[in-house]
Amino acid sequence: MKRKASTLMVLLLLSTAVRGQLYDVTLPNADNEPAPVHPVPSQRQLLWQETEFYAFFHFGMNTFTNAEWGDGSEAESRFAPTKVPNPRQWLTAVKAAGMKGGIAVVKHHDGFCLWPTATTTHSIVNAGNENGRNTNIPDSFSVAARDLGMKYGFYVSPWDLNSAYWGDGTSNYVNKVFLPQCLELAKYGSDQFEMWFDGATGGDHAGYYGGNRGTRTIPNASNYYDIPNLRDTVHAIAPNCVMWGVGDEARWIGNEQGWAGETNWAMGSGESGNMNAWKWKAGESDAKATNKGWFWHSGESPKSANELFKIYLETVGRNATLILNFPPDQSGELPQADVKVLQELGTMLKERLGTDLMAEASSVTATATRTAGAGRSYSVANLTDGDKETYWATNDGEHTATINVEWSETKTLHYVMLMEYIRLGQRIKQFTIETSLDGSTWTKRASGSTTTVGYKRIVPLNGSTSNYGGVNARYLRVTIEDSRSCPTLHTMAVY
Ligand code: FUL
Repeated sequence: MKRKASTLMVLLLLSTAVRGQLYDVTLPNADNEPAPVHPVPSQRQLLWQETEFYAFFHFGMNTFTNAEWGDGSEAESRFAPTKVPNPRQWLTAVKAAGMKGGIAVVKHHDGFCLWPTATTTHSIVNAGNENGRNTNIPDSFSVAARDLGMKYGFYVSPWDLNSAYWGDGTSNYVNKVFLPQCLELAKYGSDQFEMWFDGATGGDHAGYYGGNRGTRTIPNASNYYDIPNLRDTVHAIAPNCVMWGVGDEARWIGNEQGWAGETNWAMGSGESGNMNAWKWKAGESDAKATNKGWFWHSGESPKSANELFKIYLETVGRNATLILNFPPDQSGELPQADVKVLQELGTMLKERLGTDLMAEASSVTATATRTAGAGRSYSVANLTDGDKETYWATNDGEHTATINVEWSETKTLHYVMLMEYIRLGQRIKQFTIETSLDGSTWTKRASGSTTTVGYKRIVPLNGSTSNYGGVNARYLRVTIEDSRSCPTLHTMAVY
């Protein structure tokens, strides 16, 4: 009886202790950090978004057949570059425009592979000349990118008009061609930042399909390409490689003209996204820098630096990344006209967005600042310290606040750049920017079109993305009028 009672006591005590542990799950928040607003980006998605501005290089069989979409029946011998293709020249040229990386097309819908692959004979191995046979784009592209300190990745078309297997009602294409090709490509470097999978499965476009000419369709791309398996396999080799398109880690911005919505959430779909969508999928804008196609065509010319700058403002400046296409020609190099406009764009970006006038401000203050924690302050000084891991925030429940900037003399101001601390989610819904010459009469700038911020927002103070007209002011204030939770900003710049 006695023993029984004491056993019961021990059990009771134990269960209270266990219960106590179970209940004691409130994580300590010594730094007083704001709670995240979900969904939030993964570390891979964050790194991807920091790439901001990168190039697309469409080069391949179409470069030699004057086509945009081949049908897969093109003889390998037609691929015959006049020099050995030179990705180092491509990347050097786009680096001059401030781009941080590039994606090379290594297989387009026609199925011709620009590397020696074990999966098909339809590749550079059977090219029409020595220059073609000496081509290995994934290899030379990744080596050059690493040398130049740039990020890189590959476009590999899931749709394959050359393969007899594609859309044949079995899993042969995926198991014998597509997944092995993605794996071969992943092995060109574990530091790849993005693999680009186009969504095109043109059921209305007749293909060669290994001699069985005709049109084919697949019922459901994600199931057909075994996407979760592909994603896990590629991530195991290249952990920071975002699987664009069918991979579902980043989204198409919804047009190929190089613009994102002025309101642009990193969730949802299309140009503006959706604040209430439950998946982090920031937008990528793919645009052509030249006036003909994605591939090189004779007689084409690049857009002007001014036009490209506008595209930059309307994509990178609106919470999207920009992948800007420059097609190498039949010599395997970018034409000189492209190289020149890239240099002009680089100069323009430096002149217009290169000198932050916040550094010259005589005072920067905020009407609300979050209470500091043990190891973290949320002061406005964080906006200009060049550290993306420190940020300004308000206390919980405070969804409005004004940041005031003052200079000791009148300045000509053109743009305001804001960056949210998106590790904690995209939060800001509405803000205004005003300027003043005397600190008492204020003028609203940017035609009231200021809603979301996200990873990065660049607002032209004159309301125009095409005209570089500044405004004179000694005072500037940014008022956050609405936010999904207390707002956070890690950087503010004024140009
Ligand atoms: C599209 C493709 O069909 C085009 O040929 C091009 O590669 C573009 C970037 O994506 O959907």
